[in-house]
Amino acid sequence: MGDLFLGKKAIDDELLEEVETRLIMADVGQATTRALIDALHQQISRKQINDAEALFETLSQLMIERLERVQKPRPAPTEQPHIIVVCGINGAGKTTTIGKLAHHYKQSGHKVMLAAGDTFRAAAVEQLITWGERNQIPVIGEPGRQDSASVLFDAAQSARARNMDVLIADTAGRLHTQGGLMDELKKLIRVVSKSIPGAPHEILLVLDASIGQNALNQARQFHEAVGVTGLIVTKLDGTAKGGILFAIADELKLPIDFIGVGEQIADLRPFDPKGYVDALLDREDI
Ligand SMILES: Nc1nc2c(ncn2[C@@H]2O[C@H](COP(=O)(O)OP(=O)(O)O)[C@@H](O)[C@H]2O)c(=O)[nH]1
Ligand SMILES: [Mg+2]
Repeated sequence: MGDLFLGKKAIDDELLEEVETRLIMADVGQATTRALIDALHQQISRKQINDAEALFETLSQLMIERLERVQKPRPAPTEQPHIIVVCGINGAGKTTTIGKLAHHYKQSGHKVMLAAGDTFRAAAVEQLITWGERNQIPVIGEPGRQDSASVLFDAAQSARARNMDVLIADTAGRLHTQGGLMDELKKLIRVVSKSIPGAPHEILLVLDASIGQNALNQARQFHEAVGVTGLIVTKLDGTAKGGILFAIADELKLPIDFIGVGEQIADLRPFDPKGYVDALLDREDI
């Protein structure tokens, strides 16, 4: 959107309308866009913004602040084991993200174990085992096991017995019904909390940024069902409509713990609101 603001152009209604349209196109969402435009109008009427360049600067700043105010520092894995349950619908990138997250913790010197809690699909278990091999870390669960709750229970016990620092659990992203999926997830979390007091320490929801407003609906449903502690937004490489992060931050007030920027093991980044807003506003198609 940078092209709109080149030079010391004067601010007029046409420019503001164009900014509004482009924010909507980038999936920033109606409510957040409205709030941003209103804030700009206020600053213009108070003569705090006098030209297009300053308008662009202020817009970036407002967007960064909206994301920063819901960010939180990552919880340090102080419990042994620190248990992270990863949820999200099929295809969002859960299993891949768990592989990357395991790498991230291993790099920082932690002992990591994985739990193959997506027993709904045998292929999902195999995929997680492959990520375990890549990271050279243990995976609890094998193809053919049906009961995800017992996999997670075993994994929690094993992680404690083997002094693991971090246990990351995969979960199913699709069952016969949506209600069934949420019930199963609640059950898994209950089992984990009974097996280790205080666990799970985190419930991370994986969202595919490229699905736009649907990601907000998913975030609402999961958060309502299980009380998500943070988000990982995947597929921000490619043609993702990343603006949806604003709607999620504004409505659900959930921090974004990491972003996924590719399919490889190192393609996980801590979320940097400034870098993200700069990249979003820089895109030619908005
Ligand atoms: N480009 C890109 N692809 C990703 C990213 N994360 C996951 N994927 C791909 O998305 C597909 C679904 O991922 P998977 O981990 O199996 O999703 P799950 O069903 O939620 O476990 C796979 O082809 C992954 O390689 C990402 O950050 N960027
Ligand atoms: Mg999976």
